[in-house]
Amino acid sequence: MLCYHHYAHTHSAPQAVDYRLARAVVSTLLEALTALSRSFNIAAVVDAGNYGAKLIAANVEIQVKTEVYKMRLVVVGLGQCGGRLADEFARLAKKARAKRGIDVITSAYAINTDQADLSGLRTIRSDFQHRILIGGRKTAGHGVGKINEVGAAVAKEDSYKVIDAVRTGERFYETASFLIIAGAAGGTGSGGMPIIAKALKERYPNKAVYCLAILPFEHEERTEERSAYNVATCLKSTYSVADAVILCDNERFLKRDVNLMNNMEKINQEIVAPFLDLLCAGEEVKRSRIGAKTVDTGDIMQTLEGWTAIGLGKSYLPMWSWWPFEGLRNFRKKGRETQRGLEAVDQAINELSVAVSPKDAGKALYMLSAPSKEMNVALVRELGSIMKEMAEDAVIRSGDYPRAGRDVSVTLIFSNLSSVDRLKEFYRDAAGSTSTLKKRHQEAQVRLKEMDEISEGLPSLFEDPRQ
Ligand SMILES: Nc1nc2c(ncn2[C@@H]2O[C@H](COP(=O)(O)OP(=O)(O)OP(=O)(O)O)[C@@H](O)[C@H]2O)c(=O)[nH]1
Ligand SMILES: [Mg+2]
Repeated sequence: MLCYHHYAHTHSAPQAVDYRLARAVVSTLLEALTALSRSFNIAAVVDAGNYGAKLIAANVEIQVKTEVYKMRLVVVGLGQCGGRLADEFARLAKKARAKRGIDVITSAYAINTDQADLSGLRTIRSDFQHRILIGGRKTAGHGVGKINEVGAAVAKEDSYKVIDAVRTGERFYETASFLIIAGAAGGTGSGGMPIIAKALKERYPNKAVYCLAILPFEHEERTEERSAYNVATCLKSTYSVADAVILCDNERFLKRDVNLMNNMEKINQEIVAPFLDLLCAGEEVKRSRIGAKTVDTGDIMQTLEGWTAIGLGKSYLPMWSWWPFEGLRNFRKKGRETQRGLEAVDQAINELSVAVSPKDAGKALYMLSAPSKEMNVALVRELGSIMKEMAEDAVIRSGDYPRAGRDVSVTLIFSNLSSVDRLKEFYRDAAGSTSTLKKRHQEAQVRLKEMDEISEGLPSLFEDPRQ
């Protein structure tokens, strides 16, 4: 079997010349080695990303490092939900900078038709270039009332405002990808997400566009008729333009903890949390925090494709393990470390952002993050075999991230999913409601016409009776 993966990521101006040269060297080398592996009929995985290139053939791993390229995201939140989550990303980025000295995002923007929602944000810069009001006279700063067609129309008209703000944003040249966030059941965000994704993709074809779509609570589906229709139309269109659509189901957070119902802020923190270690690992500069097998930007970007679920599991280290007199490491301790890692992986699977079957994944990634003394080869190996068992058809990438902290965490990504049940439900419901909505619209028009006919003989108050 020959498995060939080639990802060529071009990058913007300052480093471009070096990179192009390095890439030319790497690709010639890869071509030669691939041809060699092909002629010997051995498995070859060629992986050429931002970071350089790897070729693994018959247990021989040749790694050519060119230049470290960064994930660095521009985060764009649309509508109320998207804006608040972009704000949470901005908060997390601030924390990563303060605590770990790492920049994970270049800038964050909130786009909305609702002035009040924009004013309520905390961390995103408060100037009009970062909190962008769209819709103007059409919506008068009051949202689009969950009609996502209006959201789409307004975004189309004003997409230039978003592009302009992003293009002139701080350190834009360092950005490798966009993350667009929106509630799929709303109006502004739901309609705007595919439009802005398309506009960015057309303008910057070499940068990846990822969309984080938030699925509604079940009670919203029952009470708000447009919910399923908005989700389905938003996701169908977004999927056709974005590099990956990460699904995140609000309902899953209630199932974990009912008290979260009235605590959107807490839910938003949980939605964003799995991205932290992932984004930091590829950006880490401290030598002590670079893992034996780092998850780099290339790994993440190659994993993210199509429908995607993400999960984070944590197992906290007991306080006593911090005692200086803890004693020598022994095999029982190794057993406990492995146990903690397995607990974390179990939690990550249970708490995936949307319910999926890992068997449907075409690509997967797992990353173990923990203080370095908590990591061991047995654990990494064990995690690898669990992943292989769960996602047997997936190309699996993995890595470790030794960092400070009091927990052993596992971040999981299942991507390129061939089936997502929750999505199918939305598509089915929406297909049903599309005809109902059409019928209702037609019925309403017939009734209005009837009333028009009855009132035909009456004078109009717009006419001047003196004439
Ligand atoms: N997780 C999360 N979901 C949210 C948040 N705010 C709203 N939602 C969800 O998003 C959906 C509604 O989308 P909104 O973002 O409120 O709508 P909008 O894009 O502002 O559109 P309009 O208000 O119609 O102009 C619902 O499913 C809500 O449950 C939030 O802060 N966090
Ligand atoms: Mg709104």
